[in-house]
Amino acid sequence: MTENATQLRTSLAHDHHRPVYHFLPPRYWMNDPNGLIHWNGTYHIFYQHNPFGALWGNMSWGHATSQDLIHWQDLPLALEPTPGGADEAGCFSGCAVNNNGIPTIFYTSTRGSRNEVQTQSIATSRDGLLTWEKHPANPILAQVPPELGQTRDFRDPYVWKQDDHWYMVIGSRIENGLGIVLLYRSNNLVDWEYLNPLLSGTDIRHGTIWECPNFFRLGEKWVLIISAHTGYNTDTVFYFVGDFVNHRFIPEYSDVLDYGTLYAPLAFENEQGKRLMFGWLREARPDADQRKAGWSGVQSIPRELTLDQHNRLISTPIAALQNIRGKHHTHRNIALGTQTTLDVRSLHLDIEASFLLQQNGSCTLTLAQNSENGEEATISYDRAKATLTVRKVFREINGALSTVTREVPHELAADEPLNLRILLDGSVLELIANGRTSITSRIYPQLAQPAATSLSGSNAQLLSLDIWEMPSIWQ
Ligand code: DQQ
Repeated sequence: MTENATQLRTSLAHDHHRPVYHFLPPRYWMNDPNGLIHWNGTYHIFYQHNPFGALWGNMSWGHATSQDLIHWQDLPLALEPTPGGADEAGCFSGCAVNNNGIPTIFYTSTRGSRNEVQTQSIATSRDGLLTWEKHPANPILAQVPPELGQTRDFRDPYVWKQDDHWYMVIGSRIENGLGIVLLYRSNNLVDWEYLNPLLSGTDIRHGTIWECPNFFRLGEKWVLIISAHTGYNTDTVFYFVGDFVNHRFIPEYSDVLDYGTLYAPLAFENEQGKRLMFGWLREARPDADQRKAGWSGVQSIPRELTLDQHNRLISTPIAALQNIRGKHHTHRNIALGTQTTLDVRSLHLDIEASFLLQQNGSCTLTLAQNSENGEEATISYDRAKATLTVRKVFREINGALSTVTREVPHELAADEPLNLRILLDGSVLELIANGRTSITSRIYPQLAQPAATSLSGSNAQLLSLDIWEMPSIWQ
């Protein structure tokens, strides 16, 4: 598998849309991160994978390991549908736990031509997480609480241990209603008792199906993450922060986890007690282009999650990414004006930028800029409007220029600088402002080069700009 995987990766390496320092499979389709676990010093990522093509289907669990969450080793499939089994139509998303030394996967098993029978199953490994045995009692949870009024959206188990009990949350929806997260309890991981809804949706903006719930303690608070589905499309990821009392979650603060393409994130605790999260970065191009490319879907760079004093979720790309940074470009203390082109030409960059803006100040950083064909991605902040904007101007396959703009609220405190972290990697553009506002995007520049970088603004000062060129993690 590994040798073959290397050949497959090499055969796609010419594609300048393909990221070089983000994780993705050797080829074909990937969506949600699954089963993240740190086991005896080794990180394992599993992921929703179609082993037969570049579009969603045949849902199986792909598998790779890492020592640093940056460099990866490809491994054989961990889970595939069993003909005639509870998962004959698919092995959907789930998590992994350490059950007293026995690695145990929880996943949603599906049957039916439209995956309409959704149940929960488990699998264990006896050879260090390489191969997995499905439990003979699968599905270990098949019954949907009757008050839901539907049986087809019941998925994505997330399991943790607390006070000698195992707990599990599952994403679902109320028929003709909104999303819901269900709470269960068990003593043995096989028999589960339904307790109550952990949280029920009250706002249509939060979607009609809640997928991939994550629920965990962070400092003094509890955090619930849900991926909102509209009933037609995967949409936006939200988070809630609050208290967990008598099996009920009482949210005090809620916000958007990402305004862009990041979906179905999965957070886990590593052996040092840090809460780390990966998210699926969805493609933003037609199916035909994904099929032609031969691959689809990327994982975000893992982010460490913390809370600030206002209970806002702070996302920080893991420090290990700094270890692979290459050539460094640095600029300090520049009063911003008309556009200045910087001496950086690459589609693979890690950028840290800090700006001080007056009340009417604004600033723009332009990436992947091609003056010949008019393509560019701009990241702008407008202090008066308190908005952060990503504007993408790229050519369609037919040659026409198209513009996609995403403008989102981002408030700065009185003396707070605007701090941007930007990870550009081929077609991936991750942007995090002051740790708390995240917009991930996908861009598909027509040409690999030139991809210039420039800076402009008014009534604003660049305090510092550090840009590192980034290498491939596969060489
Ligand atoms: N993807 C999985 C489901 C999950 C959805 C299927 C979220 O388990 O709800 O591939 O992207």
